[in-house]
Amino acid sequence: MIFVERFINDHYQEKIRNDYTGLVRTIRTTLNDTGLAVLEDFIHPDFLAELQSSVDRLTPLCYVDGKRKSLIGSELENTAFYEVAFSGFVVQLANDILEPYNISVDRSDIHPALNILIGEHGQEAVKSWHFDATYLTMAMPVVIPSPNGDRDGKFRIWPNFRKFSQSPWRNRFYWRIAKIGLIRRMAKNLAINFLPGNLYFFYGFRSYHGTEDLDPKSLRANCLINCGGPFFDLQKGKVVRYPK
Ligand SMILES: O=C(O)CCC(=O)C(=O)O
Ligand SMILES: [Fe+2]
Repeated sequence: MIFVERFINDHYQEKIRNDYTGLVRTIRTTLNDTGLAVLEDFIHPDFLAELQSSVDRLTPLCYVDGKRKSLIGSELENTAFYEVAFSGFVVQLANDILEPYNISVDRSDIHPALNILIGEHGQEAVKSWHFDATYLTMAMPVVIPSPNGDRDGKFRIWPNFRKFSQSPWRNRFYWRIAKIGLIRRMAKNLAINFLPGNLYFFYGFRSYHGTEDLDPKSLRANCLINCGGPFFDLQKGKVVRYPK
């Protein structure tokens, strides 16, 4: 497997050339065991600098009429975020990770979203716990407050709490028990400080998660690469039987 994506750091270029299958297997095993996998230092430093330098320009676009919004899909066109999300590598990797689940995704199933949080209007995203609609979510943090133990915008996840399913009633059931705080109180969870340069993976649909307290003075920019999902497949007429 050869990928010449310029956003991939040198030592991963080599790893991918020599043992791509091993890399996929490690990500998948970690996802299944701990619910959160990470490729450390995956993004090339020059490319990371490019991502970071675009944040200043993009921040005002996230705050219009006194409300925050994510920049999604085509709003990211002609940015380095878009380049990563729709790269051959990301689409292939998502497919290879998800292969044992009978799942396949193509470019039309990829939905990038850039969240830039700052100030009081950014607070609405804090502790807004949820399941994603996705099979796989990749998180590519770009600007993250330095860890100080408190209000530093940690990512918290209650991983792999449910299975993939296309059943609407089962979906409503999980959202309902989430809403009354049952998952937060009962399930095991972990909180981490994202580190720019790293690429994180979790099963979005299966994992309850969100952003912890964040100082309104801090800037936090994280790009999510959303890949497919049970109800997106259903909408397309794809009925999937998920093993295990
Ligand atoms: O950046 C984070 O902490 C998570 C954001 C997230 O889960 C989302 O936007 O769906
Ligand atoms: Fe999410």
